[in-house]
Amino acid sequence: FIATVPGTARIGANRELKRAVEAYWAGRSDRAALEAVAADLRATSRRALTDSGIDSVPVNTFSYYDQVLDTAVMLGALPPRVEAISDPLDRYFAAARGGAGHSGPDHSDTDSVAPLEMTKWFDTNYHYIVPEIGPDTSFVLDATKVLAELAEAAADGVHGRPVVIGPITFLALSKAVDGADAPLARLDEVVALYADLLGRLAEAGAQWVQIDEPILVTDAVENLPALAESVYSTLSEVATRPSILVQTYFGDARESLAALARTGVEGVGVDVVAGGVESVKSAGLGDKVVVAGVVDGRNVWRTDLDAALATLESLRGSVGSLAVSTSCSTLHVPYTLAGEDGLDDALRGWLAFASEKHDEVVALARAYANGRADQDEAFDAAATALASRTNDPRLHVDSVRTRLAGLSSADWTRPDSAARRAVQHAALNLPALATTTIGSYPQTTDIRKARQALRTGAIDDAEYTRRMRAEIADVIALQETIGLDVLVHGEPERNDMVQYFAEQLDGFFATSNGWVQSYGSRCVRPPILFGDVVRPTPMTVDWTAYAQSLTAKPVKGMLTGPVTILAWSFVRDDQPLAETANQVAFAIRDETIDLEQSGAAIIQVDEPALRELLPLRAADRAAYLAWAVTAFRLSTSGVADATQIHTHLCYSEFGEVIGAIADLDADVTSIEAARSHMEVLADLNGIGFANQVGPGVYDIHSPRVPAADEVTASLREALSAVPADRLWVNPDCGLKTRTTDEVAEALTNMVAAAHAVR
Ligand code: THG
Ligand code: ZN
Repeated sequence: FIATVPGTARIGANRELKRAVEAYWAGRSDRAALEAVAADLRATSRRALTDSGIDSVPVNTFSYYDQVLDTAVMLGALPPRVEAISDPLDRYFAAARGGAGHSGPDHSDTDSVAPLEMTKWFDTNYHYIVPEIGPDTSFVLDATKVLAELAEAAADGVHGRPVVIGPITFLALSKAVDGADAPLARLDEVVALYADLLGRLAEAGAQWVQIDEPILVTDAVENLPALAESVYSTLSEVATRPSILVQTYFGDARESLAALARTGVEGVGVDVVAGGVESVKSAGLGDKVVVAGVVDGRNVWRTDLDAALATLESLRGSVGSLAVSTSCSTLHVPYTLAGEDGLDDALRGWLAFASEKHDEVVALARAYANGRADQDEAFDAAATALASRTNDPRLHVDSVRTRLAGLSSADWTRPDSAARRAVQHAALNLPALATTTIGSYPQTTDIRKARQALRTGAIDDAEYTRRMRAEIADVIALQETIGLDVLVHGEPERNDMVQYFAEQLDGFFATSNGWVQSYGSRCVRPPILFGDVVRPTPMTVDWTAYAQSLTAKPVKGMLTGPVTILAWSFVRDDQPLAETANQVAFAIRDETIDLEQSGAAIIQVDEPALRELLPLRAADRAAYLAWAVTAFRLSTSGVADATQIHTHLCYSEFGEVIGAIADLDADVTSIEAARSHMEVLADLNGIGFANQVGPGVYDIHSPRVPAADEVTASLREALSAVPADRLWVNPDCGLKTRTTDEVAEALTNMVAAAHAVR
């Protein structure tokens, strides 16, 4: 084969799968209806690939929820607590979401099992389900799904290439539970199942199998090249098997490529966009098929086909044969530009979503085989689009460039934090153990209806503003009744904490249907950051000032930080991320100054995604953290000493970034801690962190309302690590996904706990 992709999205171009699974979970539709939607999506996906000229179609890339969870099922590695659920699909959903598998979108966790954890898939914005491997996990092969998808494709006339996650990646991403050894200790057992699987696939007629080992581009485990060599030597010795393609993505697999070259596998897939070609050239892959991922599978820019072809040509001679692909599964980009009518013509020409990327892959494969002349039309169009992008005035705004050129460390440095604390204490006069919330309040049906009505033109801006103000007034009144010390306006006007800002900044475009799966049935629509970033007008001041006008208590201004705005957008690839981050930081900085001028004494700049962009290779981390911290500080250092800067970070695995959290130098940092039992506080003490901190005292991810004495216990635990005058009291995260009743009750208990402990 000459043209392929490592995988595709499966949620549906119009999120058909989201609707179908949510209807099934809510009991609004039956199994047959769900399966019909799924089969239809798979057929549509196969057809899209074959129609574009892709000549090796991946199968088993469909998933009802997550591909790592699918792999756990394939290996018989679901946790014992879901075993009682006899129906396989309901058992699967129970592992993913808890409950009985079909008990409503926000099942109560009293009715049965707790779900598996979820975490980020490498450095993407996709979340996978973390398999649990306990001492009693007994692996057993269940090839039902992969064989069914292979057979379904065959019946449709497509000789598919089954795709599975590989044994090293699967175990490295799993979590040991109940005192078990690290999951990788079970590698031999699991490899034996993959050997069986190869036999079954051969029997079923598969000519190729793709085994994904993205872990090989990381430093997550020691001795990865040796593990790869041993596992794939074993698997390539299986007597009856399909040809094996070991697929890597998201970076440079380096020594692991040479290790794979020494095994009997027939093919190796590489991410040329993230990893380059040097290690591919020197790996000794002269007798293998190399699947070269030269079309970016996780960003939205149209490929420079001439440059990509030159890269492919540079591999001629050092590889056995060559096939072209995207750099990774197109799971991470929207389906198609068709229907994106709101994009201006220039921008449309610069972009390629999944279906346009398929065409690029095929054009490159044919040009590599037959010469550029064979594909002149596609190549010339790409060159024209590229020139239009390079020359577009919105990519180089002089005022922005001048400001960036004048940057110095004074711009991202505030005076000593102890001095700031004294001034802020005098200005704010807050009690010890001050209570607050992270920022968002429940997005009620009224809020969603108002947003929808504004979009369709059923109401005008004035009416929309009136309704949002009514929501803000309700949220302020609620917080006063509860007795919180520092209030927020509740963010009713924000659909999403990144999209909201992107819609107001020049240099960004919002898509109308550019959905990308975030986890399970949940999707996001990342904005496209294409040009220099300019803030034409204040973005949040009116809402915050209105909220402040309703209360004598301080209301926090609420902003999203530059790193998170980049992490949750598709970002221009024509300049270093650090430079783009500083541009966004200037926009946020200007907003903090306007907020301060309007009377905000406290401003929060959230960076929930700080951890997520951390490079996969340890050697690259310091440089990333340096620019990330600089951008955050640039965004928060324009205000007076008396203005208190807060930040909020999500997730509890901070190990690698703990020093950076301190370097952010926020006056107050709220951080997820309820589920990790305040371990983060000890970690912060370990590095001498001396600023104020608000470890989440209860978990907002569950609908369960904590009792006041639970929160009291949590607070006392926090007090054993942090003195009262540095400790804030807040939930773990924003309250957007909870109901107003849950929020009122939980916060009342939280405030009662703070009073009791005071
Ligand atoms: N915004 C963006 N990216 C994110 C988050 C975010 N990535 C990480 C994390 N938060 C992911 N969490 C979620 C949580 C909920 C939803 C999506 C990602 C969600 N989406 C709606 C859905 O699929 O029904 C669609 C929302 C909409 O209509 O805009 O519920 O907060 N950018
Ligand atoms: Zn959070």
